[in-house]
Order: sequence, then structure tokens, then C-alpha cells
Amino acid sequence: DSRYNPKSIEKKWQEYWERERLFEVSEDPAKKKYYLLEMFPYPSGRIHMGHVRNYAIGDVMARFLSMRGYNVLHPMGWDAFGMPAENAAIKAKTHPAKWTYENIDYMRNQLKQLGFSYDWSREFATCDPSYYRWEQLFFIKMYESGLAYKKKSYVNWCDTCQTVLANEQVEDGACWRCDQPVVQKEMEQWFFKITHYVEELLEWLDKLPGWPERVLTMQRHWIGKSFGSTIRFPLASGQGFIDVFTTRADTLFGATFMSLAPEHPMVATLCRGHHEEQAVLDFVEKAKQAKRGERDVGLLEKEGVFTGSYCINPMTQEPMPIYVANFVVMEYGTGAVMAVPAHDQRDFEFARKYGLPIKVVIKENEGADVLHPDQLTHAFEEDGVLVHSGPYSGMSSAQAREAITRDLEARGQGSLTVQYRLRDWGISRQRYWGAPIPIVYCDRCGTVPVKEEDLPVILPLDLEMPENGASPLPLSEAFVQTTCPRCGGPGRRETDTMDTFVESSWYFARFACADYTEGPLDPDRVDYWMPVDQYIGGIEHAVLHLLYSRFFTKVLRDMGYLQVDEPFTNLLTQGMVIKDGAKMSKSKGNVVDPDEMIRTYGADTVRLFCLFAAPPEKELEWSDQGVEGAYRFLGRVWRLVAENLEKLKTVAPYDGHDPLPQTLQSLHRKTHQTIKKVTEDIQQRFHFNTAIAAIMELVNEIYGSLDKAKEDRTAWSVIREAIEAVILMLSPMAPHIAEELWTSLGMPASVAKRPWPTYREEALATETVLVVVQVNGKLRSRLVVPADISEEALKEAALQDAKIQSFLAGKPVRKTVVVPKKLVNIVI
Ligand code: ANZ
Ligand code: ZN
Repeated sequence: DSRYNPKSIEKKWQEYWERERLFEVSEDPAKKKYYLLEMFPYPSGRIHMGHVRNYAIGDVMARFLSMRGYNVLHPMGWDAFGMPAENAAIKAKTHPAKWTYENIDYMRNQLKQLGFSYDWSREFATCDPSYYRWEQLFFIKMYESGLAYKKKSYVNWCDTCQTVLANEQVEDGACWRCDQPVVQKEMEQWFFKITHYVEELLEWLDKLPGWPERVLTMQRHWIGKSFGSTIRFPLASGQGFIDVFTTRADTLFGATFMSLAPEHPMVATLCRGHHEEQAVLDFVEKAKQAKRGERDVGLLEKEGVFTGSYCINPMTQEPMPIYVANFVVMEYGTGAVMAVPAHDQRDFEFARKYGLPIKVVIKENEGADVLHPDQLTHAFEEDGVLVHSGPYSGMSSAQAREAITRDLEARGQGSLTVQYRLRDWGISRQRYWGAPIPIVYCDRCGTVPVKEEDLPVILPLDLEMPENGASPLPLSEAFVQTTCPRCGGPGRRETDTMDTFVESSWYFARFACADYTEGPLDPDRVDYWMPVDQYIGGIEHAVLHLLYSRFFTKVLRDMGYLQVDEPFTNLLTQGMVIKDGAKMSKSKGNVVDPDEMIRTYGADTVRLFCLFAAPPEKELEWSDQGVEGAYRFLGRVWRLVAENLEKLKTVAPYDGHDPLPQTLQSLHRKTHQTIKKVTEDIQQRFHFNTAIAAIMELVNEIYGSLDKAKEDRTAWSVIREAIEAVILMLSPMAPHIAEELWTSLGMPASVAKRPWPTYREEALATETVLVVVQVNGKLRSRLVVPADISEEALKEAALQDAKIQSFLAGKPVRKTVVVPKKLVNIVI
């Protein structure tokens, strides 16, 4: 058939790949392994274009590397727990499990229709007990080693619905269901001690050259290591003290008041008995109820209240009023801040608002004037030179930080301190659709982990979802009531489930041995495949998912399950898919449905478009003309083979042995130049767009040489060589058409298992020709020059030739005649 019809071929090859188990791999010690992974999807319902792009990029790399001789692991599975399943279930009156598994079936089918080369034998869904049972085992081991612990923490609580709300269920501070204000309630929550690995997590960022700098920076910032000082301020009452963490000990002489977090444990005592007491308690209550998220990022209007108590500045010995302020967070440093209004903008605004003293202690440089506090319009936050600071005046900020801290230390009032922004990972979710936390509460024994041999704690599927969106687990007596693993007496199960980020923190390792039942990870297989050599996914996961995965890798390493320190050697974060200038999303109404595109153009076109329209890290602007263009190009390749099939079949591809006549050299050279460029573009840069452009050029050149080929068998063998190269190079991007064209040339399937084409260095060299040079019609010299040399350059080369110069002997040249590629005649 001379017309390209993707429908008639794509299904056929998908079935062939599946039947032949073409992309299933096992541990082959003779081959170099390559583990290529794309972030697995949440089974939300349908594949969207962002997925298609992500997986098309991954698939090109997987197929390319496999053709390059690597043993490539390329798995796929489902990040299957999470809130949307619960919401959808309530709305559609179905069960989260049913909803999830139906979506998985649908989306698996979509992925298969796109022709991705996954090893489907390794597929799993994280909501399956055969997966999360191992996570429960990890939890128990982490609990036993202190890496999992419980502490009080705040959750969103709706008093009307009597339930905890997920962050997604809080809309503008109100409950999604009843619209009543959400309050913060302190509850016992489970945490993973990621801070135990904080230094290692930070240090390894310097040893990940295969990660984008942007992601490394975001992680560094998230971990947020600060060097500073802890300074002790005695209370004016003489009873007790307050410690603060500061990075600016140099500003200590300018500290004129103190700000405490509303949750600071000393607040209640500090205000007790003062006439401010009630106002302070009211303020604290209000601040606690304010959405914590807002307080963290400093969006709230800065407010505070005086406690009625004072502390003493350890350098000036002056009393400092102690305030409670809504912008001080309890989770950082010591939850107390020495306020230096002249040199900290927040403190400046606060001081102006409440009429507190402002004292300038830093000036910009030696020669600068010291401003009067009344002249200040904002705080001077930079380092500089100290003033009004007793013996430290005149020192630079850096010198003074050291000197002041050292002197305080000698008096037992300070020390050098390192602080991190990173907090432990709260993993408790009061949700149903998640992995149960394997803990039992017993009146006699307290908190007791489930016995390993009793795992998994299965999430019961026969529960009905309460209308208010709460978890049905606490209501299920059958689930809650159990026996204590320690004393055998009555016990109650933990009804919190784990954050779904826990599942995605180790799935990559499980893919190495998805069917293993003896434990979470089969040592032999995991050691063969880990680490992931190339991970590909969205930049939105730059911090949480990637940091949690790094943490889990270290935890599993220390438990003896893994031998690697880091999970992902190389990371590629692909850009978004946008249409009409905005991210493709349902809410914007600019979604292009992959199914429809596949129906109209076929999977190869959709894949090719995604790869051609932009380099992977950049945004991909959807364009209907672009899709049309990709489709037309594939049609052109199709016709090139189909319309010349008879001729092509009679010859073998040119193998470079016999010298080629000049007329055929250029296509041969172009073929090898293209192979070189495409290989480098894919391998070194992921620049599929320029690789495809180069293949397009080669296709044009092949078309251009068809007419001249006529009945010349050598010419057809050069054309066949070029066409085979085109098919091989296109096969990672458009695998169905490649398979079809390859076999139509009489070659056995599968093109996916053929070696990637290599180029010959000799073939790259530019073509040269022999030119004779005459003087007054007599042969005087010969020149070897590039075939495509310009007439001007050829003339110049002839005149400069040493032999010719001797014949000219300085006589003026009357005329020069150039016959390109043949002759130069110089008339004197
Ligand atoms: C006095 C001071 C003077 C400060 C000055 C800054 C400028 P990083 O760099 O992020 O570590 N701080 C300390 N604990 C806090 C808390 N729990 N809530 C809110 N702010 C807190 O920031 C360290 C600085 O953040 C500390 O240095 C402290 O203010 C503030 F001219 O102390 B500074
Ligand atoms: Zn017990």
C-alpha cells in the first residue's frame, strides 16, 4: 500500500511486541545495565498530554539505549493511593478501589496504544497489599530504630463535620463541604525522622552532577542550612531565660525587644498575673487558628502583643519587652527571635507599629554616616561596620559575629549553632485510601507495632464512604478491634494511613523484583539494577518526591536492603505542555485528548510531534499544524519506501567497500553525517528535535537522488543504505512505522532489536576532486581541492600554487578561466 495508514499497522505491532515479550528483561551479567524510569502516574482517569510527553521522551531513550547494546530496564506502574479516589467515590457512589482499578485498566490500555516499550511483567499498583505490606514492614523497622515516631502536631479540623480535613479539602480557610471555618486542632501524628539524614542529604547534592542545577538549588534551599549563634537572654525577673537563634549576632547591641512564637512554651508563664494576660491568651488562640501555611510564608499582616514581661540584653544590660508575634514560627530555631528593628525589615515594621525603640548598630562602610532612627524608611539588612556596639564598634559584621559569640560563650550565654529549615516528615493522614499504619494501641502495653509475620494489615475494602468525606476506618469495629501483639489482650488499631508519598519513595527499587515474595527487595536483582540511571519527570516534584526518595534510599541502605546511597544518577525534568500560552488543564479548557489524536493521526505522529516541537526541558507549545507536519513527514517516509520497494529489494545496502563514483558520494556522506548528528543529539543532549530535523534533511536528500538513480544498482544500494539508516533512527521515536517499513524491505522483525547504526569516519570526509592548472593553455600543475570549492577560491588556490608562481614569474595575469571541478587556465 503506498498510502500511510497508521491504523492498519499500529495495533499489529503492539500485539507483536506483547506476544514476543520483546521488552521484558532479566539480569544479564554479560551486558551493561541501564535503568530508565519515568515518574509513574496517579491513575486519575485518563492519560494527558503531559504524560504522553514524559513517556515519549523516556521511550526514545529506552529504545535508543537498547539498540546501543544496553540491557535496559524500563518499567511502568501506578501510584494508586490518594484523595481523588475518595472524592470520586463519594461523588459517583462507588468504591475508591473500584474507581482506581478501572482507571488503571483504561490508562494501561492508553499507554499500550502509544507503543511504549515497557516491561509490563513488572507492573504493580501501590494500593495492592503485595506492595504496601513491605512498606508496613519498613514502618515497623523505622519505629523500632526511632526513625518513625509520634508527636503532637496541628491538623485541619471541621467542628461541624467532626472530621480532619486534608489540605485539599480546605478552601479559603473553610470546609469544602459545609463551608464553616476550619480550625487547627492539635493531634498525635506519625513522623519520619528525615532530619536524621539532613547532612547526608545536603552533602550528596554536590555529588549529583547528572541533576539539573535548578533542582539541586531547590533542595538545598528546602534543607536550608544556616550557620548562626544561640544567644541566652536572662529574664528581668531573675528567674529563667530565653534562648534565641540568630544569624546576626553582630546586631546584638541593636536588639531592643524579643518576639516569641504563639506556641512558645513560656508564653503562659510570662503573661501570668499581668493585666495583659487575657489579651495575650486571646492573641495566641487566634494566631493558632490562622492557617499555618500563611504564617509560614509570611503572608499574614504582622501582629503582636506585649506579655508584660522583660528580658535583659546580655551586652547592653538594658531591659527588652517580650512580645508574642504571629510571624515567629515555633518549628524553626528556638521559636524566639531577638528583634533588631534597625536591621531586620519585619522587626522594623513591628517596631513602628507598636512604638518600640529602634537602635542603629551597623553602617554601610567605614566612611558612612550613622542615620538617626527617625530618618530610617526601612531596615538596613546588609552586613557592614559596627557602631554603638561598645568594644566591637569598628569591626566588620563577620568579625563581630565571631567575637561577640566567642565572648558570650565564655560567659555561658551563647554558642555557635547550625540550623536547618528541613522538618521531619509528617506521614499521618486521617484518610481511608492509603496504606494502614501497622500499629496497635493497648491499654496495658501502650503503642505496639504489629508483628512482622502478621503483615500486611489489609485495608478493608468492604466499607462505605461516609458522606462528610471522613475516613470510614475509625468507624469500622471489625478493623479497629484487634488483639495486642505483645500481651494478647484487647487492642485498637491505628486508623491513620500513610502519606502517599511513602509509596512513591521506594517503588523504583521494587520494579527490580516486582514479583518477589520473600521480602521487599530481592538482593541480587536490586543490586543489579539500582540505581536508576536516568529518571524523567516533572519539575513539580523537584523537592518533596525527590527528597523523600533520597531519604528512603538511605533508610533502606541502612536497613541492608539497598547498596546504593542515591536512587537517581541522572535526572531530567521535562517542561510543561501548553496550549494557547497556558498550561494544558481542565480548568483552562484547553485540553487536547491523546485518545482523539491517536485516532486521527496514530501514535507515531503524536510521539513524533511531542519530541519534535521542543527540547525536553523547555515548554512544549501545542500546535495543530505541528501535528499535521509530523504526520506528513511520516507519510513522506512511508512513500519513499513503498513507492521504490521493488528497486530497493533487489540490492543490498552499500557497505563502504568499493569506491563510489562522485555522483553517489554526497548521499552516502549525508547518511553518515546524519547518523553522527542524531546519535550525539540523542545521547549527549536529549535534543530529539534537532535529531528529527536532521533525519528530515536526509529524507529530502534521498528523494533528490531518486531520479538520478535510474537502473544503477550501486546508486540503489546507496539509497538503501540511507533508507535503512532513516528507519533505524526513527524507530525509537516512531516505532510502529519503523517496524512496518523494516519488514517490508524483507528484513526480519524486530527493528527495535537491531543495533543502532554507526557511522564510518572515512565517509564523513568531504569529497575532493583533482583540478588541472594551465598557463597559456599548457598543463603546468595539478591541485586536489574540496569538490564544493567556490570558483573564487579555486582561482586563488591556482594562482598561489608554487609551480604556477614560477611560470608566472611576476608577469601580470591577463585573464583566468575556471571550469569548476576540472580546470583553471591562466593567460599571461
Ligand atoms: C536577629 C537578627 C537581626 C536577625 C537582623 C536577622 C537580621 P535564616 O537565615 O533563615 O536561618 N528567626 C530565627 N528563628 C525564627 C523563627 N522561629 N521564626 C521566625 N524568624 C526566626 O534566618 C535566621 C534569622 O531568622 C534569625 O536571625 C532571626 O532573626 C530569624 F538584623 O536574629 B535574626
Ligand atoms: Zn498489650
